[in-house]
Amino acid sequence: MMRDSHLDWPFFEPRHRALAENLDAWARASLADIDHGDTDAACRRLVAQLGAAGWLALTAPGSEGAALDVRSLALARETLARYDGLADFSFAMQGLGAGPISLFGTPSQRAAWLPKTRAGTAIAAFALSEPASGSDVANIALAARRDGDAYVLDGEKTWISNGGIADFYVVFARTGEAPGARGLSAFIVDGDNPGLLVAERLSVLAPHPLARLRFENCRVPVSALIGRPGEGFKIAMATLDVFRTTVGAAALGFARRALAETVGRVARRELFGAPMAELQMVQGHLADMALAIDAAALLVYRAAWRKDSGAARISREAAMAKLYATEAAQRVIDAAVQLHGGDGVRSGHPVETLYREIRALRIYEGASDVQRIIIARAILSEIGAQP
Ligand code: COS
Repeated sequence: MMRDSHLDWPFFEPRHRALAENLDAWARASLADIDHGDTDAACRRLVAQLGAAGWLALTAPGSEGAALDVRSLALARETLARYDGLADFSFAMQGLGAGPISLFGTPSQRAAWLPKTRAGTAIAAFALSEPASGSDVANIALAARRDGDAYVLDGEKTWISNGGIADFYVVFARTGEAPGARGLSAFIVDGDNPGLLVAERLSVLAPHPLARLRFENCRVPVSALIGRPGEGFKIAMATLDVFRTTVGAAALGFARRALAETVGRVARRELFGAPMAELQMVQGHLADMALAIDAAALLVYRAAWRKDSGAARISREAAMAKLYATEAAQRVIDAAVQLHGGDGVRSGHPVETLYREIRALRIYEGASDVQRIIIARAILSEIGAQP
């Protein structure tokens, strides 16, 4: 009951409450026994399952001109993250990978890919980071040169989620219209393009499909260009504005699960002759956890609501939501581990899994310090002092 009370907040409409309740019921019934042994297979199955049940329809608008509903995306991620980190990942990557097509694609690009990503019959990936440019997107080196009716891509991408299993990648490349941020463009590259090689599969703290990709003489037709040449940086940033908010929502879901596990534990477990919940020091931790969760939820749904209300850019709000929610969730989960004692670090225990899963969220889609830069620049530009 307490968990869902935020659904009464004025950010939401009745359809959002219905979505959260229906998805919660579906997740409880469908995500209990996900076998994570083979991560690729688990993700393929989850994408198919989420698509068949209709949930992936939220990740890309069905008709041209329709907007992504960020509150629905955020509620879906929060709900899935409470049950299974890989389910949240599979859902989110369909949205992020297809995001540039949803937001900036031509009708034929949309028709070629979005029905499949929505149905869960095609897996999407967003290929932005490179070995020498993670936080500094304007420094992207992977080159795309025009050759007749094609572009030819050469270079590397790394840390690409769904790398190795994606059916298509949205790849950001340097086309050179201008130096830095103004010389990038976005392309759709089919997963089976012979010029696209999976150079290395990367294993991380909380396993999910991840790869370093090499592009060697990788030819794509001019029709694979999203938007106009030189618009790639803005396409990437506008996509991240939407999805960064939802990273905060996933962190919120992890944190809520950690609090729920902890409340269950401290109510049952006896310490010094009484349930742990009676110790004021334990109560202090519970209070801090609940406070961090509510503050994170307010920031996440404020950002989502602003975007859904028609704001053109929500960079500042999205950065605040991602920064605060991911950092707060890390603290909440750390406290949950502590209050679980030895069980908290036991492999496979829910809070041990959460402890591994939360860490990357403070890094991907813009590390915490990048979010601080975005927030500070927004404040400075409001007073006309843009650095
Ligand atoms: N929406 C639309 N346009 C945007 C924008 C946004 N959210 N953010 C920036 N722009 C525009 C700017 O207005 C500017 O336009 P003009 O050239 O017309 O003035 C241009 O893009 C360049 O912006 P800026 O000067 O802020 O670029 P920087 O190189 O300083 O980069 C940061 C800014 C650091 C914020 C950016 O590189 C970033 O977000 N890095 C993190 C990347 C990331 O998330 N990586 C993870 C990959 S996905 S796992």
